[in-house]
Amino acid sequence: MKNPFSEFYHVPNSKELLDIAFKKSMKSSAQVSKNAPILIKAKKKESKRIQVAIEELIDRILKIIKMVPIIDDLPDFYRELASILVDIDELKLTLGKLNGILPILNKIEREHLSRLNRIEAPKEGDQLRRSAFGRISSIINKQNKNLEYLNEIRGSLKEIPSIDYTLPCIVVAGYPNVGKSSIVKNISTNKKIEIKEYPFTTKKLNMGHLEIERRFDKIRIQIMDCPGILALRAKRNYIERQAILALRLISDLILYIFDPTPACGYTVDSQIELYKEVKQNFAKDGKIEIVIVFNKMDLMSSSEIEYLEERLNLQGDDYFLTNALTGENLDKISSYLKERYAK
Ligand SMILES: Nc1nc2c(ncn2[C@@H]2O[C@H](COP(=O)(O)OP(=O)(O)OP(=O)(O)O)[C@@H](O)[C@H]2O)c(=O)[nH]1
Ligand SMILES: [Mg+2]
Repeated sequence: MKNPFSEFYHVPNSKELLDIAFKKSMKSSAQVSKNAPILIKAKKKESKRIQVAIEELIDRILKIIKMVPIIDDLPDFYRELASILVDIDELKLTLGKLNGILPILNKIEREHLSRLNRIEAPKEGDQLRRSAFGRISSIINKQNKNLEYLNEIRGSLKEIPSIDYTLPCIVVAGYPNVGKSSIVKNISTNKKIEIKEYPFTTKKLNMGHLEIERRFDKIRIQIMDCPGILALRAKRNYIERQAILALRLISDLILYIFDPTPACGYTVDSQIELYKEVKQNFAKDGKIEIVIVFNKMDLMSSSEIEYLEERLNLQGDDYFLTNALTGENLDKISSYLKERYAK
């Protein structure tokens, strides 16, 4: 399913909205016969201007409101991810406030049109239109904070990956800085992923794909690069919670990455704690396979490998030994995954 926020476009601020509406309004022309008295002409012209400005604003505000999907109706993954990234109550409140000004704009229109009907000199028409624009500006300007808030949250919501629920999804998990992104970037189609030498470089979920050639067709499998997670924490931050969410809701297979060396900055014991936690909570009693990778083989000592093998009760064939810097052995991971899903 396409990211439901993918059509959440730029939200104009109050100044932009007013500029658009007033410009359109001043360009409008009322239908009135050339021979009509000046007073009638003035009435018609200014009525039209007020109507056009208000129609344009209502139309634009409705479009903004409709651009935001109804969060409660979204599938679990998108709904929960959106609530990690933004305060949903505040979002609803903001949309409610914007919606609340629509009847006020309508009222200003009604009031000014009826007053325009009663003017006795053409210049009063101009004054009335100015007074309507003043009231409109003050109402729209009061919404600026809300418009800017929508534009601000739009950034993170638009970056939510699209997930195809009909395709398998591999979730790549592990401690921060162990090489998860390096692996996904190397083996998947997603070459935009950021890699840095410090922890929590990845702050959002990044989707990549692997293409599998089958006898008669080609299929794609999804591979999700996740932010790092720290073990044994009662309260995880919004970065870690996205990874937990992916493990809980969309993983068909978990690729668990260890860095057995001190390079990542975290102990192997804490990585083992997290591994156990992931296995216990997200392997769904063995229904979800966990594929283990020991990354940074170029930096690894044999005692570091032996320690992990012993603690996890593994033998050489039970895990992949990789170097994500040079790509060494990463082809073995992709071949394994492709073979597994080629049937
Ligand atoms: N020597 C060596 N360095 C590696 C290897 N794999 C990754 N790195 C380096 O380790 C650092 C972290 O790599 P990332 O791929 O960003 O790690 P990550 O697990 O995605 O990190 P977070 O997004 O912060 O959780 C980078 O400086 C990589 O270049 C490896 O096999 N060997
Ligand atoms: Mg990363």
